[in-house]
Amino acid sequence: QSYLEEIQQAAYENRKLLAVLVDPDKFDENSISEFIQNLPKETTHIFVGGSTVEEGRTCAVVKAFKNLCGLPIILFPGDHSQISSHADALLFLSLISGRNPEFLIEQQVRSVKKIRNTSLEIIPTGYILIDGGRETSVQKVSNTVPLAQSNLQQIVNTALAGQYSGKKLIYLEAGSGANNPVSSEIISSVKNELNIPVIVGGGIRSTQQLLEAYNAGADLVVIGTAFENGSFQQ
Ligand code: 1GP
Repeated sequence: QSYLEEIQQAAYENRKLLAVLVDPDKFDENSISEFIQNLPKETTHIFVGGSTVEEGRTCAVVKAFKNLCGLPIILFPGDHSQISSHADALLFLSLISGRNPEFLIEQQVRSVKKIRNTSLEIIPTGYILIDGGRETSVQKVSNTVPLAQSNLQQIVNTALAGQYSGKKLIYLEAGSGANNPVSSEIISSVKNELNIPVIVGGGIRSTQQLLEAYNAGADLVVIGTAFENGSFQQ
């Protein structure tokens, strides 16, 4: 079974998935054993990526996790330089909420050289940036305007356009460190219209927010900052 099929199957069976996001620029490999021990037992995936990451850091972090952790390591790259053949799979992201060709197709074309001779599983993913109440680095780096949370129809239409154009996953992103996570109303509206799994991330800091996202229909939730700095509220 491929990594995508595992996610599809879990979504079909309503088994919720949890990815812990590791930003290679902020991660200290010296504390990796401790980090792995402290992962919530519900963790199903490790995502690796950040908006800007120093060249070579992604590979080092991916290798360290591969050695010590049995969970699937999925790349969630901010740009083509963050692709490591040592990972298991790659979220091949298109920032479909934005209108910047750089993140709709340019970075993807530039990444081909790196991925074509690897065994990385490529997972076409529609990435939708939603206003999380503050300017996040993905907004700055991508130079795109996030969709307002009040613009429900546009968010749903964007997600559907992603599905129609062949994306296998839709990622609703409020941005790392967002003040407001993606609302339950948005998650449930998107989930009701789509027949592909929905990933939700950005600004989720507590069990309550995690459960809200799951109850609204998120199939996989991504948490970075709150686990990175140990501030997650049980
Ligand atoms: C960011 O969705 C992820 O791309 C996670 O965000 O760091 O706020 O958990 P946080």
